[in-house]
Amino acid sequence: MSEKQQRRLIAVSNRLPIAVDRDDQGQWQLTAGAGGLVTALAPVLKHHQGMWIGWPGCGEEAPLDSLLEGFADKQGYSLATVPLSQEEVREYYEGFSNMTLWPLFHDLLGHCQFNPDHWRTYVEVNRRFADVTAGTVGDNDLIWVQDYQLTLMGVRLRELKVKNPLAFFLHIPFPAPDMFRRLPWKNEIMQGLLSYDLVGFQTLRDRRNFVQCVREMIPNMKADIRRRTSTLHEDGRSVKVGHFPISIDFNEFNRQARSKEVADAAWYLHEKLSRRQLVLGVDRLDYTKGIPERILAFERLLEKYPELHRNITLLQVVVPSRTQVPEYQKLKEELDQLAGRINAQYGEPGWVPIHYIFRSLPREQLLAHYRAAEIALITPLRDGMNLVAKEYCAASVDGNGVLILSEFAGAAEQLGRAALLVNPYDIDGTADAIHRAYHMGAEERRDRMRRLRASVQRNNVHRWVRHFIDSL
Ligand code: GDG
Repeated sequence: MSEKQQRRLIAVSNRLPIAVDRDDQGQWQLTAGAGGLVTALAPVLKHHQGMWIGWPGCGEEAPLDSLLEGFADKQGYSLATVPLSQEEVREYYEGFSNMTLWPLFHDLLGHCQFNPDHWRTYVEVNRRFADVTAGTVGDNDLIWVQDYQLTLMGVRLRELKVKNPLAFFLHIPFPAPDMFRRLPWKNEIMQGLLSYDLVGFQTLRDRRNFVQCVREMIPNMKADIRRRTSTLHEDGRSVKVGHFPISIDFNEFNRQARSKEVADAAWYLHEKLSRRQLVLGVDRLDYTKGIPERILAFERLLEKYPELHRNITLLQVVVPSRTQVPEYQKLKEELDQLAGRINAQYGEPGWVPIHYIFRSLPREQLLAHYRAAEIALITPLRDGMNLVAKEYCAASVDGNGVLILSEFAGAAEQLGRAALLVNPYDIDGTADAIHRAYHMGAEERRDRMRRLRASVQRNNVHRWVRHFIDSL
């Protein structure tokens, strides 16, 4: 076993992989999270007797110490918490992270707010995360920081003379220099990222954008560009930069999608929709996901191709997210209004063109939706990766689904050849892609889906973790 494999892994992310809330009787309860990152990191943390550090997502009134008792014995890794006040959550998380970095890094400058108070709190909270981490880290540990909320942690860890290997992974896109330059705190964020030993991006494009920003902002820094990773050098310090497309646990999705429960639920879903072709959209409520543009493309399809009336249905699942932020409340209203307008115009007795669900589906239902849908319509305006696209392929066990994918999703770099790629701003082009998918013959569908599934199976999440850690 190599030295790296023996190191303990410390994962740091804004949120811990747990939910703390009260049950029906008002008793506090803790449930383990089940998101993509947990699936990816939990086995590695277990294997390395690791630790996960983050904000528990609850107020200080929750009896965290007692709730966390026994967590390590059950899950195989331990947790350390970084408490945050409500004001810190508002300014660091909802403010600077979600109203500044999130839209800027997704190329949506019009959504950005540049608020110095939010910035100051972001700096402070990043320091706090670093202080907690420095207090728990052992000599031989490897520290892996996740995502845009924590870009600055590395600087503070270096100040505290933490000598451990420091790695960072960005789950969202990295913008081109012209966009990054708009950020009033671009130098600090850049220095933050350069304080890590390894910085990982989702795609080659993101990695190139980052290297270009470095070249423009720090001309003295030399870049040694290689296929898998590049190395940046200046004054004796060096930083590795690579792209590591995140993925899913293919085998798990594939297995669950074949279960009797999911098969029955998928069959039932189709029966209820009178065996029409089902077009599926699944997204968190977010303006980056291109949901209004997608609904407009579906409207255009109905306008352009009347023969599809009664024969096709869009099922759009929107999972509530960041509902404290006014932008997200506005988007929700826009979606309600759009779906209502189109259904009123085109609906007929026995056919509702758009089924729009605003809640999270239980996992079995989600898989049944993936399995039942003949077409997945995944059209973000910009997306780091988009795991829904990969999950759809893994759950399409009947092999006849068509993936329509935005060229601006990170997933397009790997899946672009077998999916139908669209520009989500091109309403007509997207409508035509749905039309093409609707009429696609069985053989072409099967061939494309076979290639998609093979790609996701090979490039699965376990490989993602391995590649990343091996690059350090
Ligand atoms: C960020 C980046 C990057 C969705 N609806 C339901 C449900 N989901 C789950 C999906 C999927 C996850 O949520 C969404 O993941 P995405 O990757 O699509 O998007 P973000 O949340 O924006 O994630 C993104 C990702 O980080 C990882 O690096 O790919 O680009 O923005 O796993 O399954 N789960 C359940 N019910 C639902 O209704 N149970």
